[in-house]
Amino acid sequence: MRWQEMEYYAFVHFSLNTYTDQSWGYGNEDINLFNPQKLDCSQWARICKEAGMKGIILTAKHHSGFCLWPSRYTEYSVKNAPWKNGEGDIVREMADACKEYGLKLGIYVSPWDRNHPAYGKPEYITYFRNQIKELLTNYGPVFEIWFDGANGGTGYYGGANENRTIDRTIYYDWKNTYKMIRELQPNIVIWNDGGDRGDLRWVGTEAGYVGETNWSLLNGTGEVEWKMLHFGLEDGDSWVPAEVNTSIRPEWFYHPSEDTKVKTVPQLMETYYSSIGRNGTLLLNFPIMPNGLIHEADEKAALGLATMVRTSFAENLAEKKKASASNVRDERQEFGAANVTDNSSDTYWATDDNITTASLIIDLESPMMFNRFLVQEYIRLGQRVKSFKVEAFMDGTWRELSQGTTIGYKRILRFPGVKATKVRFTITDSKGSPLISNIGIYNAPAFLNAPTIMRSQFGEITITTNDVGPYFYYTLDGSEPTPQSKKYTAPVQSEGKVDVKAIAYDPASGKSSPVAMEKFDVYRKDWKIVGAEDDKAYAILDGNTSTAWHHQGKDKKIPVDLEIDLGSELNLSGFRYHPDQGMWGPGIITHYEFYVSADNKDWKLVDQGEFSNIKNNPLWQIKKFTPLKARFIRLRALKNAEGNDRMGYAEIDVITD
Ligand code: FUL
Repeated sequence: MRWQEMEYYAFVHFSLNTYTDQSWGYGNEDINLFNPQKLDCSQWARICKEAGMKGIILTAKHHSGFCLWPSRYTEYSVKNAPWKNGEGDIVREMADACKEYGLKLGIYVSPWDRNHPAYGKPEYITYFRNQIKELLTNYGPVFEIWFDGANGGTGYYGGANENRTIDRTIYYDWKNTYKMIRELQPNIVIWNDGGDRGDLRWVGTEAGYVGETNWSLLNGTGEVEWKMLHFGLEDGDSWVPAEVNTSIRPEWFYHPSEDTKVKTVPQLMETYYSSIGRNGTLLLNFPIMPNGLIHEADEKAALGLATMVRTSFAENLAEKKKASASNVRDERQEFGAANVTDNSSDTYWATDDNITTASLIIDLESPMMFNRFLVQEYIRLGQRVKSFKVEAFMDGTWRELSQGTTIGYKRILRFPGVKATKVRFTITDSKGSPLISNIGIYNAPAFLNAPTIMRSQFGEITITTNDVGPYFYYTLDGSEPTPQSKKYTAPVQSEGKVDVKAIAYDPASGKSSPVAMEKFDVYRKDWKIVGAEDDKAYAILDGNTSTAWHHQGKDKKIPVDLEIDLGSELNLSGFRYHPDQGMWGPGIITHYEFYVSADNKDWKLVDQGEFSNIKNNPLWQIKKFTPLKARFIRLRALKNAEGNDRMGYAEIDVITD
């Protein structure tokens, strides 16, 4: 409970890798590189505190084996680094800074050690335990210890430079290691992905989300498949709740090239709803720069998220409002409906035994606007609810706003803003009589960015935004959209050229976003990608710039060609290319040639050049050429931003006159 209630805490990745621009150190990196001139753990702690976090987990030792504290058991540590003439201890400074800011300290210590000569042998386990003992003895209370799952492989290993594999199920003898940990720190929680079941579980992805259905249960023994990590196990016999770990940048360690890739506030807010809003905790990582500080862009993003969370949940419209339920356990006030709006996590509404469906109505007293519904189970007595729905009383009837599956410690649902006086929460299925400790109703401000307009290969226009809440209004004739224009409720079918404009509109504030516009050219339903046996290739015609396709295979060497049969002869005057938005190996084309053909035999070069600044600004690239008639097009990639042969495409389109 203590851990679950923390909800949000930080990861800090810092090591010799920070100086070598690596993700994983090999174990032979030069200790002399480690010299963070401005190292200031108080800066880290201040940012985490201001960001609303409750603790910090520090990578005391990552896979390279380099220790951020002067361990007695190895020379590969800060004690032999130029930093503070070998007198420094980052774990100590972190512990002190956490104390100063009222944060809890957590420790990441990698079981895999690519520096240690004995890794893979029994002696290493003694070494590993000695290190854990140092960390859990000398630095005060530690709330969580983190053993990442990467285990064994190539490494320096004291000069052996070889590949060492271990059997992760037995090598570490976790049972005895856990016993020692619990003796040293009785209040600690253990995160372990690779060995015996720890107290907490990984969610199967580092992208920042857990399943919408999320049981805090697993079986105490046996294999854990991906879907158990991601969704938990309804009938699991052990309490192993989910922790969502993700980085504020693509990678865990600092890489200067990622200074422009720090996640945006809307992206982080999405992570918030997909972790804390789905019965998980959020462990958000800051990579530390070589100078020993958190980058200002990361600070800005984290504080931006904090502000958005604070304003979104500033006022609980349900607090202290009257609530009535269809069933109350023994009709006793102790279990009454009012417990969900009393602002106390110690009281709860409960139904009679065997009552697994029930509803509760909250009377807001006057019509109020809202777009978020938050609900919490009293998990001290387990997690029970399997499904529920939320309705609002509007125009004389109950209208469904949203529905969900599991609840657990906390569940937040988002829906477009509505104005209503009464809200009905109905549990439609539960493992036992449900126990609900809290309900919150909020009106979160909307991110009013211009919406995204897409059209599929088959002409279906969709309008979306990075938020759930705003309404959309649109026009198809190029005129300016206003809240009096057509309201978007479902995808709109279109054929041929169409000029779409749309706004997102927040019904609560009455404000609109800037206008988004897209000009769609010819209908693409008959287009065929020539020579692509891969169905996934059609991601480049689906109109969705967040799906992509790559030319795969060893035989693909530059120049790499992408050819499309347009189905009929068209009057071409240009083309558009949208690169992959992915973080890893997007294969962004920087230099190209563009050819057309009438018969797929004779090709004519009509344009060539570069997509300038595409790496830093990977958006639509529009190229025009002298109009001519053709049925086939070929985009020839001569070079990509990564300097390899793998080319990626999110979208390809043509311009006709
Ligand atoms: C993984 C590691 O391999 C990554 O480098 C990172 O530390 C992440 C949090 O855990 O297992």
